[in-house]
Amino acid sequence: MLKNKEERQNDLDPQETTEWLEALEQIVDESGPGRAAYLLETLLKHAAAAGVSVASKINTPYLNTIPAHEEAPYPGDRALERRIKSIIRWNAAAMVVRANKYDPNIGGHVSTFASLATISEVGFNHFFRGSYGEEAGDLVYYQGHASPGVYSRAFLEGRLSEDHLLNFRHELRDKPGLSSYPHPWLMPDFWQFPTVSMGLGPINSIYNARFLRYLENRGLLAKTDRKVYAFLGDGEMDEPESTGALHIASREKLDNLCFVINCNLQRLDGPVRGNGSVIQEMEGIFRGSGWNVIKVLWGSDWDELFARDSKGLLLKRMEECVDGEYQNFKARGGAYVRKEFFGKYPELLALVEDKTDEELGQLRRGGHDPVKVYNAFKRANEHKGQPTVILMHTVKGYGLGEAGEGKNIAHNQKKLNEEELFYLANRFDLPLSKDDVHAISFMKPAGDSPEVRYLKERRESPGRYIPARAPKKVTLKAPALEIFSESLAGSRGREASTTTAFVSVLKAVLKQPEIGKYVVPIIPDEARTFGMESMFRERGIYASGGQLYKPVDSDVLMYYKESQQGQILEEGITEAGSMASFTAAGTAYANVGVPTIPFFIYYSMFGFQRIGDLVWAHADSRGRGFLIGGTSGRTTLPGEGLQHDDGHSHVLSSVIPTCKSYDPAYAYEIAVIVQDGIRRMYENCEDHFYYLTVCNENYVQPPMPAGPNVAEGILRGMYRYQASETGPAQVTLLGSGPILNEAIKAQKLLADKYGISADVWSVTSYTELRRDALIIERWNRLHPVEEPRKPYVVESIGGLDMPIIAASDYLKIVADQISPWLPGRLTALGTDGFGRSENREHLRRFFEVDAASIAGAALSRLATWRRYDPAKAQQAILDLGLNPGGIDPSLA
Ligand SMILES: Cc1ncc(C[n+]2csc(CCOP(=O)(O)OP(=O)(O)O)c2C)c(N)n1
Ligand SMILES: [Mg+2]
Repeated sequence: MLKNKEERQNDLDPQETTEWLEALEQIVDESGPGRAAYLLETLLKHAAAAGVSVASKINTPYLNTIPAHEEAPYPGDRALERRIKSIIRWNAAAMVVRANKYDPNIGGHVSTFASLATISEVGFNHFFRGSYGEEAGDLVYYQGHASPGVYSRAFLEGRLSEDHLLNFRHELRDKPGLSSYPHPWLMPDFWQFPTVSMGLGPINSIYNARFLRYLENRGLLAKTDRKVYAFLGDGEMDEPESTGALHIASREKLDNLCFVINCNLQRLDGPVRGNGSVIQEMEGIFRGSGWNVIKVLWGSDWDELFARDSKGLLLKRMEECVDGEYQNFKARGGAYVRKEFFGKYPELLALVEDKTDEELGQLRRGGHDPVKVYNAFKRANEHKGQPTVILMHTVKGYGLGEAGEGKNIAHNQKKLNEEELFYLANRFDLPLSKDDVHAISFMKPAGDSPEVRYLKERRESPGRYIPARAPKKVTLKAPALEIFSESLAGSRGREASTTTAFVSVLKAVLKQPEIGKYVVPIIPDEARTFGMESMFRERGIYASGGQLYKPVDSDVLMYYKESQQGQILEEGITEAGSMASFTAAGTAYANVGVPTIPFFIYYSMFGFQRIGDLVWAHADSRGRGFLIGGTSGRTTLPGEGLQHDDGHSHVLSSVIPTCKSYDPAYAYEIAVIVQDGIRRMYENCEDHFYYLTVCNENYVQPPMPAGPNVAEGILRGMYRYQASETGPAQVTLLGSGPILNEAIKAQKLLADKYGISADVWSVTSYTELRRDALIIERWNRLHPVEEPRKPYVVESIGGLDMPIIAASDYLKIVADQISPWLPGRLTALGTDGFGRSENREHLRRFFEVDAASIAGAALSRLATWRRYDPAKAQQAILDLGLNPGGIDPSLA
């Protein structure tokens, strides 16, 4: 074995090697690289059969993927484009430096865009197409902290005013401001995709490109050659979300997707891979994941050096250097490059003896050369059958010189002094006077200047600007509540869960001719858990290439049907990917004018706490749709234990401003919420979304109670479900989800055993009750002379002179949300602590949310209110089987 290794590493017969190499060269010369590749591949197969193992190499040499002789000439006016780019560079830097001069610590970034400017400008001038009328536009995800560059271009295009630039990161003043990063929520006419939480752009762009294909295959969107571009940082690629879904893009053959990775070799603190090569690492990952990889490493000025380097020493030296050294070569200047890079080999030193140190320092990286960048984009656009990634080799803080170029401090550099600003102006030949630099003035060529005219021409048709968010007003008519008659009527004595109830609500929506086709069910491999498997055959599972096999269960009614027109997105075990699909579907109304209604149903424990940031970005995207947390409730999901039993998703969902969270108890509540949700989101075009928890406990689903305020109460958060039948209530019981049944049982217990009358309310949403109360409280605070208004919770139960026991299957803090408006009255029972593997009965007793615990709490509270004898209350607690000395579940 050792011998074999030695043989492989040392050339034992150089003459034989030379003969083989010459033979290969001859084939390349005479028959071309295609024939040479064929022969090599055939040789490899033959070798494998003969027992010669040659590990296939995933990397190509550290060279540009597109050789100089294959390049297309640059189609634009290079000189004019450079002038425009320089102005954009200046204004982008000026915006940040000014903001920080007059408002220290307001933040912003200079160095990211400095490294991206050429790539971004070539893209804008020659590739990215904005939507225009009915013409489809490209979707572009920008690197979030390069936003000053995007604003700066929009300023030259006349889309943003000087006031905007002056108010970068000043969004709350009397003049229009610009948000720090791409935020559709804050700049709804401008930004489409929130990207600055690293890693979300990559996964969301993949699933968005895939969703476009889904819409096309289902006939909901015309087929176009629209592209999805995602600009990403090389540091950003370390996020698991960045690379975790690459295989989806290749499996789905997303040639409508192009990643552009700005490989400036640095992240915030320092080099991304100081001791290695981030570009080669990325190449391996992407090629291994089935992507087309284009490396843009070296600028045109290296071409003639490569041409003269007959021995391949230049490439050898390049491959020896780690990224930490490449960073030095840019930060330390030409003399250093001569000594440390070329100086390693005398032949390389000789190769550059005709060049000055300055020239060596200016040898460009590929991502700063428009010709190389143009050709990469062009080839990516022409590539079929695979997604493309362009790895652009750049310099962080390009052009900043001493102020940060290639330095570790580059990322946070935002305060350039006057000398550094002068350097920048000179570096890019900007005609700025001393006064202009001193005042950090913005540059704006006149409307009829060649620069502005060129920019506008490049946008092809007036108005085709990008980024632009311009949702078309597409509205759907919400179905009438009556279509859910099955849910409204209840289960007629049969037992059913709220999960089943939800599925029948979903099916009823799907059956609606007008809106059914827009529904997008999204499931991460739990359809059978939720009893949705009949939908496989009814609706089909989306498979871009159709079903290529006969399903194993083809002889049964509910077989596993995959189809190119399938409606269900069965995503497999990826909550993150499913959430990305949810966002693609929930924002399609704005991005492509198709009002798809996503329903993403998942194991609730693996929702907000696992993919909370993607949900947050969904909100920022003004996304719509329904998140359904299945198998929810810490005591309602039996058997599974602490990593499955969700008792806190309602805490997590409550922090998202546009997420309306509901914990429904009964089928009709779900019907009312879903019907009204569709009305508000798709008929009224309100930009919010819903979170409903559903559970797997079977119980009789009652019919919707009569009464004018029930539907309103369900939507606003509470309604009286069952008034006391034994006289005026002495205590109010609040219950949510399946725990409402425990409250009802407690009502009976209290009446039968202790002679206490109680009203029972169903609370569908503490979060909505709190939000309503906060809004009203604020109004009252700001209008002290006006008649105070009443929050809905106060209108409902505020005036009652009695204690309130609120029980839910979630943390106590969920019910406590309404405590401030019920001073001293509310006792929350909830499931604080880790879940356990047990049955429901034991779980509810342990967490003190069962009927006995609710009744005990009611008597105890009545005792402290001096409306019940404390000694009797203590005795009742024992009689009810509660254990005053037992462990506190929140501590166990
Ligand atoms: C999830 C997340 N973690 C941390 C940050 C903070 N952050 C912003 S930019 C940045 C460095 C980015 O480096 P890179 O992706 O290489 O981009 P570059 O600026 O070098 O182009 C960091 C750590 C963030 N925005 N998001
Ligand atoms: Mg970087």
